[in-house]
Amino acid sequence: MASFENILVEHDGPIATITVNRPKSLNALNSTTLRELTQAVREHAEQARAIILTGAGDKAFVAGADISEMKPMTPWSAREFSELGHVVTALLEDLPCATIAAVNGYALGGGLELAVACDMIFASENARFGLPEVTLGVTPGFGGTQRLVRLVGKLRAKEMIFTGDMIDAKRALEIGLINGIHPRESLLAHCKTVAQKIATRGPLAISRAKRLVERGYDMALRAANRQEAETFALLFDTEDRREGMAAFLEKRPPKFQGK
Ligand code: DAK
Repeated sequence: MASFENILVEHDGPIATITVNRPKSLNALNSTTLRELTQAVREHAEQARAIILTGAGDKAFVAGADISEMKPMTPWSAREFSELGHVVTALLEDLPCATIAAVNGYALGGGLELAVACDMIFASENARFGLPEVTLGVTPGFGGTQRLVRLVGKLRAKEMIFTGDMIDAKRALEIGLINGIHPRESLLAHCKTVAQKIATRGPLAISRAKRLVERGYDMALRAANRQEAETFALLFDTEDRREGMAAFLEKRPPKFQGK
């Protein structure tokens, strides 16, 4: 496994926790960090059953793309930079394992975009969410105009995108941007509990369910439902399905092997 300059990776059985570790700049994403994140997520995609993403320190998850790195960019280098963000966010959606964002402070710009590419978002009470790109004269660049709209709807997304204002955790919960709010001290523990629970479920079922949700979003309902029916049927031919149903009837916990 590679060692990284700007991120930390910790393993706890089937759970990998990846921490963006640039607390002096509120964990802002420069290109090195985006490349490292991509590499770390790829390296852990095979063995981990769930990946938790969080930020170092007690102020920020990620306060956006690194403005000092962006300032001298030309349109061409900006395009390349944006691609780095798109690669890691698409990867998070395509992974077979679950991804959880533990938002422990500011999740702004690229930080919010990273969080909304995860399967779930839990936040601490001091979390703040926003897309301040328009205050810098640019648009969101890592998928913010697309994923946020799909999550909270056009009206709420446009309000956030056009004003650049931040919202607090309570408002984020109200508009369906996050799954829940937890005290800062217990946020990571809560995310680990959810991750551990997911890790006990059928791995093939989780990866297929994730794919159905992600791909189905861009498909017509009937085609997506057909795909769901086919996936459901295919899973009947797996060891995990036999084990899951046998375990229920024998009143014991299942032992899934991902086969
Ligand atoms: N980049 C670089 N440094 C940052 C940073 C960022 N995004 N956010 C904070 N920092 C640095 C500050 O400069 C400061 O550094 P020093 O002065 O200590 O050296 C340090 O972190 C602590 O920040 P503050 O002193 O400002 O802390 P406060 O508690 O007073 O304020 C804050 C916290 C989060 C409200 C404030 O730092 C802030 O407003 N930060 C900037 C938030 C922001 O605008 N983020 C960028 C969003 S734009 C695209 C590609 C990508 C993107 C767009 C387009 N294309 C290629 C098309 C994405 C853009 C974004 O993410």
